Amino acid sequence: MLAPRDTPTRERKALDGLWKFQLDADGDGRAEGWSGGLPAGAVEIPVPASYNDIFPDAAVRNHVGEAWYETTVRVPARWAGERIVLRFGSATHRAVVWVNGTKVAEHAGGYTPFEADVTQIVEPGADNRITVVVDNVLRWQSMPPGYVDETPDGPRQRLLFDFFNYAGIHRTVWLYTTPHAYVKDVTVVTDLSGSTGAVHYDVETEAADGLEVRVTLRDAGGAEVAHASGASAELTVADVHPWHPGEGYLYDLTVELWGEGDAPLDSYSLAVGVRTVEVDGVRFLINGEPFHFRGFGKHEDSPIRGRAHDAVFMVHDFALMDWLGANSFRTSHYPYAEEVLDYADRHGIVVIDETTAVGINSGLAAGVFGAEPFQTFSPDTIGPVTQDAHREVIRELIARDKNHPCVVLWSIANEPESITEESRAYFEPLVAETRRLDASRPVAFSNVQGSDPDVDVITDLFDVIMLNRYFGWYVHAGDLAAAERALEGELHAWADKHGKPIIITEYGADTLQGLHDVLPAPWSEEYQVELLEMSHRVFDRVDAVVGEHVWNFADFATAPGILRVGGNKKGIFTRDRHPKAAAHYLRRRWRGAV
Ligand code: BDP
Repeated sequence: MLAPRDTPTRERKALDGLWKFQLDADGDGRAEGWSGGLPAGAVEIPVPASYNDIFPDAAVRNHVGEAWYETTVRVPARWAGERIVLRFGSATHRAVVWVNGTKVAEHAGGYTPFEADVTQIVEPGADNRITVVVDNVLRWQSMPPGYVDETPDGPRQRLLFDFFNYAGIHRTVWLYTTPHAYVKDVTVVTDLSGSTGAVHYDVETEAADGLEVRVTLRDAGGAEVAHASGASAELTVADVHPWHPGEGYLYDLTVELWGEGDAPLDSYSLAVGVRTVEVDGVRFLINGEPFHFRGFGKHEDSPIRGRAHDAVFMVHDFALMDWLGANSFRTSHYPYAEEVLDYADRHGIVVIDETTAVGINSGLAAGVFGAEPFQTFSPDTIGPVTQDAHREVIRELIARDKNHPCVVLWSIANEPESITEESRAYFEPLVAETRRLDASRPVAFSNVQGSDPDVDVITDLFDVIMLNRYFGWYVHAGDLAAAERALEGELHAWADKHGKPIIITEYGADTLQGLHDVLPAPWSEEYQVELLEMSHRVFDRVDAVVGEHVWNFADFATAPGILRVGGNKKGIFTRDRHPKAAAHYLRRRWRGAV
């Protein structure tokens, strides 16, 4: 799915700003016809933002159900005759959209884009009303799964994951044009052979019978390096300048549709990084060179705006990662805004791209989140309908992110149950589907503590072993010597059994900024440093370990709970990005800084 761009034949308009907003606690909105205009009591709210923390009101923060948004947009008169599309970067977790009272789109999945052709519905040169209802409810059938308890005080959302269930319109809403004959999709796969690069492209068009596809590749200076015609071909790039970690060199691939005239009917530009990714024994190779992942599991999480994309936090977070010497991160536990991947492409930051499949694990849910005991895989819990939703989030992730050079690995789930026959039956088709959709990248999942190589039954389906391990925190808390032995024993066991690269995708300790101790006491800044030092000693002794992603980059909001003090405090930075002592320690390890 192409991102909207301004090109010689296309124009876009962001609808961000203040929209009208109305909670719908009783679910009256549809019956009362709110798609024809929100009721008089509607307030103003910023878009993009989570709605939860904008108002000092528990009813908004803890709302379970639907919430309505409305805005009015003047569609430029010059857009008459163009194809006009309304596109949401994301709406969490489910949305229905009306334009001028006509339903135009419906989408499930809170972290991927969706769009509607509204050409026949909008009136260019006039004001047009856009109404959106978002639903934050998670059920067994949704991805991620969850369930709702009906209590005497109203519905209570039960979560199976460790982050606040922020909701709303979280990313830019675009109105954009294309010509009626247009470039619908482009897929690029690149290769390298010595100093020669290859860019294989496939173009999908719409209403373009009899038109010619012409493709031009230009270097970063704008000089043409290759061209071709036809919907599919391979471009050869002599003296190629590869994309590689630390340097996001990008070519520009312009795809045009030509008819009889002397200008293209449509034109679309895509940034292309020429690079390869490969797993070779216990090594993870980018451009044939072993790559060691240094970085974090992150969240899209910041004060007040919640889960919404924010360019200020994005650039600041990347600058802090650079200051630390981090070279990569995982989009735990959902696809991040497209702007984040564009930025990582341009700056040579490596990304493990994760789906929304988090919480597929009864053991964890009952133990950590206080959920009622349940069987993970069953017709009443995570069953075939949930699996379809999972398949769909994999599809939408790959459709959106397949052309990003920064993405080197698909993570199709976080900490799922992985020790039962049912888990194998559940994952086998999903791994096959991921490979069918993209044969150019390895596939992995983040394995939960306790699912060690003796009991795990799904790792052989995957290319890379990703482990979330909390030795020194949830296991052997306060006893780093025991933690070190246990961690080392387990990592050697994984390496011996599978002979695949291992990335530690989570390790860390909750740490309260400003809490100090002369001894390594859990929750102190000193303990966080010592736990990381202990982990790194072990990683450095196990050859198969090719990556270390600390959990987490920054403190983040969670549901209230006795294990959480104002949120999850495993950040190396506080939620407002002040460094804990561990930040300086990591900078020494990763940058050699003193
Ligand atoms: C892991 C999860 C992550 C949690 C983390 C923790 O993958 O989402 O936030 O543990 O407990 O289970 O801090």
